[in-house]
Amino acid sequence: MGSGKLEQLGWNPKLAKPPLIPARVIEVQRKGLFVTAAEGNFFAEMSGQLQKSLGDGNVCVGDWLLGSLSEKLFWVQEILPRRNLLERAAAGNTGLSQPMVANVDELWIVTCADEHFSLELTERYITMAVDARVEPILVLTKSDLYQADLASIEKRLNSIAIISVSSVTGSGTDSLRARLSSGQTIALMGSSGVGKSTLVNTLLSESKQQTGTTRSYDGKGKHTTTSRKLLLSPEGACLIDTPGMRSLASAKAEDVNSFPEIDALALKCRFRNCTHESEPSCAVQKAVQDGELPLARLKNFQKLTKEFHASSRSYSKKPPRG
Ligand SMILES: Nc1nc2c(ncn2[C@@H]2O[C@H](COP(=O)(O)OP(=O)(O)OP(=O)(O)O)[C@@H](O)[C@H]2O)c(=O)[nH]1
Ligand SMILES: [Mg+2]
Ligand SMILES: [Zn+2]
Repeated sequence: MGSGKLEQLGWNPKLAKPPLIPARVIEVQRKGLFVTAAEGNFFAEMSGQLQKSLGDGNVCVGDWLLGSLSEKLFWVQEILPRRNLLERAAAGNTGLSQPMVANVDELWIVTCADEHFSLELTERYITMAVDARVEPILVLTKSDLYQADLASIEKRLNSIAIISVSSVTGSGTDSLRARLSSGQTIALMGSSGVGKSTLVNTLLSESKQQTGTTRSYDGKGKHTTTSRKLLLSPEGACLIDTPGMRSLASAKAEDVNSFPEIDALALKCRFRNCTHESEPSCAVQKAVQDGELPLARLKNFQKLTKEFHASSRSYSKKPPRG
């Protein structure tokens, strides 16, 4: 019993406030929260007052709570501050953001190298992770079906680990397993149908998560996984399976900060506010012409920059409500 389980869940003992019991949110459903404590799994409830003070949707998978047990219920008294948070812009270009998962060590960006593969979308995920100080890893699934052009992907995403796997042949899964250690929290995100839940089941050596039956994921198909869920691997790592996402709008200023090589070049542009589009003596454009910076990377930087300015404008028009 006891602290071993909490350690696996990534508990930081410095946050303890006995006699309150720590528990981690493993699933958020419409009807309520599910948590894991050293004492087991519980349905959690909180007072209307606490709920109100949090606002809507403010507890997410991975959050740490303090509370007390009565019967089979975990009664929430406190939500602990987050180490980090992966969030995305809420639908409808409101400029607001939606919390997804909290207290994460790694984000596995799961994708497969078929015709839907998008470096732009991958870069957005990387940006989201870097913003939250979470290490991004690119996981290319279904290597038994699709051969990724690794050289060109690596060239563009030169700062992150890239791992090719197949849940069918098992190839590459050892490299992922090697990343699982007790107390680590890993979130898997990516489009529907790329094989996130299949990978989770493979790593758990158990079919805990339901998986899809088709391989189509053009955004119109059915999403198999419908809620975010934290599961414990045999190594004691926490894996968070998530539903496929159609879009990943970026919401924050830091989103444009994950292009360090462009920032470095921009210092040499003639104009301080150079947009690197058509200004004279632009060091960034020159790097593109000299083949030192991929044009696609600059285009993505410019797109994110414009989106950021657009979303911050709409934010100032429409302040968050409730
Ligand atoms: N050939 C092959 N098929 C795979 C592999 N991994 C997953 N699949 C298949 O891909 C389909 C979708 O897998 P899921 O694991 O449900 O995909 P998901 O990313 O969890 O999808 P959502 O829950 O909708 O977001 C299923 O039919 C899997 O059997 C793989 O490595 N190779
Ligand atoms: Mg799934
Ligand atoms: Zn410039």
